[in-house]
Amino acid sequence: MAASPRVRNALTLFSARDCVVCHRVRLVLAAKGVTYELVAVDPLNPPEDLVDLNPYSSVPTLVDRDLVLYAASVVSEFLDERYPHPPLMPVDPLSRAKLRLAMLRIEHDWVPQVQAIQHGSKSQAEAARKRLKELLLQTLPVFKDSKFFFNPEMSLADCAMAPIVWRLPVLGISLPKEAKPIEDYGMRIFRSPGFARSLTPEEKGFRDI
Ligand SMILES: N[C@@H](CCC(=O)N[C@@H](CS)C(=O)NCC(=O)O)C(=O)O
Repeated sequence: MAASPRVRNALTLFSARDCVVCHRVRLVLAAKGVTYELVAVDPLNPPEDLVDLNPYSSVPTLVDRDLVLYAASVVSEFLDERYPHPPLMPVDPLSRAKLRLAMLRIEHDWVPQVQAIQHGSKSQAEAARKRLKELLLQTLPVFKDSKFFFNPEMSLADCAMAPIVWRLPVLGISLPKEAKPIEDYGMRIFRSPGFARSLTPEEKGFRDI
């Protein structure tokens, strides 16, 4: 790893100010109560040290002394192992596999819709808004079924899902009354002690709770 003037602390996270994927990792860190230095990055204009550290120059990027990690899934699982309390993955292999699959679906199907609404053309945003609403409504039985996403306890899958639900008002998605279990799910996480700490000043303004 090249020495970087921006990486002063043992644990440093390069993160955008409003990014649903970076928020996922910040929520893991907040749920664990881990202290770290946040380096705010404009993903369209990544700083030189991030370009040196990460071949994709993407955020989130985590630096833990000599270790540099990127891709939110890799970073999240590392943090859960490095800081085991509270655990954010169940212990049995079947539940772990189910949650990993749920996170994969969030990454592949849900996050691109959020990013298209935020950064796409008007027609891309419109199509993505429709698709994201469909995904939410199709998944309603899952939100009804357990306290957290596919799991009785808060897990890494919630760290991936809650940042999406947090953004629904600013993404221009309003849900019908029957989707109340999704809002209830969100509130359980938004009111958890770590959630407020996971937000950047920009993201704090997305809701008034
Ligand atoms: N697969 C990446 C995607 C993260 C992502 O989409 N990051 C955006 C910012 S929200 C980014 O860094 N874009 C610039 C790039 O990828 O070069 C991950 O899981 O970390």
